[in-house]
Order: sequence, then structure tokens, then C-alpha cells
Amino acid sequence: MYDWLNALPKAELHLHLEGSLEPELLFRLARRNGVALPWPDIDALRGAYNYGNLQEFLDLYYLGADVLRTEQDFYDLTWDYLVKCHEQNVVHTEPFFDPQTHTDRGVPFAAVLGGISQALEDGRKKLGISSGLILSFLRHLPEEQAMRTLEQALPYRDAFIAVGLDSSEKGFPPRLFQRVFDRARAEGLPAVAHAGEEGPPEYIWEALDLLKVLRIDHGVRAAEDPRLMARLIDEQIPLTVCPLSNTRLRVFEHMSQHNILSLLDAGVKVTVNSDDPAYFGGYVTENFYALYEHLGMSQAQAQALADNSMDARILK
Ligand code: ES4
Ligand code: ZN
Repeated sequence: MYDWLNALPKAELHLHLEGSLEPELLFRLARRNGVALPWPDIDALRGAYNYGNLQEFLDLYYLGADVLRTEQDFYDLTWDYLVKCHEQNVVHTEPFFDPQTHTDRGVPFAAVLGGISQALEDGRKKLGISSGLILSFLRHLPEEQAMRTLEQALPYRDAFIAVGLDSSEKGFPPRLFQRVFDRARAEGLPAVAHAGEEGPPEYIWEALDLLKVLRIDHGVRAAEDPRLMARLIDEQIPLTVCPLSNTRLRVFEHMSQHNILSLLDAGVKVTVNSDDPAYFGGYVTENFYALYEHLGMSQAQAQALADNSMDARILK
């Protein structure tokens, strides 16, 4: 079944490039850039991959991202991810990057974007993987900083396909970012947003009604709200679900409790994604395989999930 799932052509629609930073590359970049790390070796870092919730993970994710300093670093990060896509027959990807994580440390916006864009271009030419980049705002920081990030990005408008919203969810509802999403839409940029991962269904309503998103990232807590479920089904709004992420961050205590197949069977347009594969124990195929192993996903369900991912692309 693993090989069959691996061979299935699929699109990945929820992947943070910074979350694909494998410990080996993290240590290599730390050495290359002379960055002191709080872990003595790779095993000690892997030992820290044990989170009680989203915030505990994010604290580690931002620490890890500190080794990314040069355009070449961002190229190497993105290229390694694309090689994984190639190995797993991910034929299309719409990855996120978080510019604020890097510009707030003094890394030039142009270095971040230049490295990522060049790798995506090489991925198209050398690996045949189509892609479109999503610029994601950090919701734990004020909206004015997201607005400044958007303004910094607009000279490179053609390097993105959309804007997104990520980081700590609880206490940072989508409504706080309405103006920056209005501005992005006026510039012709579509939107997606993380909502209903740890946050309540109300945040999914706000992402749809105020930020006008095309897709919801995660969205698994929609199941608590029957009216919202009816809307997602009626409008066929895609959810980019990340099973291994959800169990590692204890959104569900065990994979056998995950609701993705119930959502699928109810008619919601759900997709399977890896979120932060270096930190959560697997890329897309491992996420599919976990659904087979713990939820008894059939081949027909897997095919439907993969078909949904191709349908839910922004870049067609
Ligand atoms: C993230 Cl799993 C998750 N949730 C919210 N923001 C994120 N950034 C990177 N991974
Ligand atoms: Zn995410």
C-alpha cells in the first residue's frame, strides 16, 4: 500500500518551507554560517521534537529557522523539499514561506525570495514539478507588520500566487487581519488562512467572510459546527488537512481519532498535506500511509483525496 500511495499523482497545498528543514541540513547550515545551536548534536535536536501543543512546536520551528541566512540557504532548503516531492510523485506544490521570520532577523527579503524562487524554477525545469508560492503573515505579530511585509513584497508581485496566515492561532482571530487581506485582494492576490486547527469554528467563519479565503488550512474543528459543515460542503471549500501534524500537536490524541475520512465521506473537499514534515515525522506519502494504517483508508478514498488536491490548486 505504501508504494501504491507513493505512486499516486498528488498536489501538496499545505507545506511550510521552513518546516521542511531537516536536522541534517539545519546542522550543516549552522556550521556554514557560524551559528551556535542550543543542541549538541542531531540526536539531541530530534529528542526535542516532542510537543504538547502548537506553541511548543512553533518555539522550536522559529529557533531552527535562525540558521537560514543567505540566498543559497533558502535555495538548498527549497531544493531538498522538491527532491522529496519528486520521490513521492507530488507533481504540484503551493508552499508557504514566512518572510517576517527572516526579515525580523535582518535577512533581506530579496535573499529569501530569490533563493526560494530559483529553486522552484529549477524544480519546474529539472523535476517537472509545477509550483506557486504563498506569502504567509505571522498572526502573533501586529497587522501593521503584516501590511509592511505585503508592501515589501509587492514589487515582486509575480513571484507569488496568494497570501496566507499562520503561526499561533488562539487569541489571534482572522478578523485582526482584515485590512491587509483587503489590500492583497485589491492587488489581485487570492488568500488562504490557517483556521480551526486549535482555534474554534468561529475563526473559520471569519476567514471565509472577512478574509475571503479560497481554502482553509487545517479546518478540522469545522466538524463541531453543523452550519459550517453545510457551507463547506455546499460551496466545496477545500480544507488542507495535515494528519501527522494534528497528532503530533495533539489536536487529536491518536491517528485512530482523526476526522479526515469522516469529513471526506460527508462530502467536504479535504486534502492530505505534510505541514512541517521535518518536525512531524513524514512527507505526504507518510501522511497518506498513516490514514491507511490507523483509519483503514481504502484505495478509493485515497484516490478521492489525491483528486481533491489536484482540484483545489490555486494555480491551474
Ligand atoms: C504551522 Cl502547524 C502550523 N500551524 C500554524 N502555523 C504554522 N507555521 C508553521 N507550521
Ligand atoms: Zn500549517
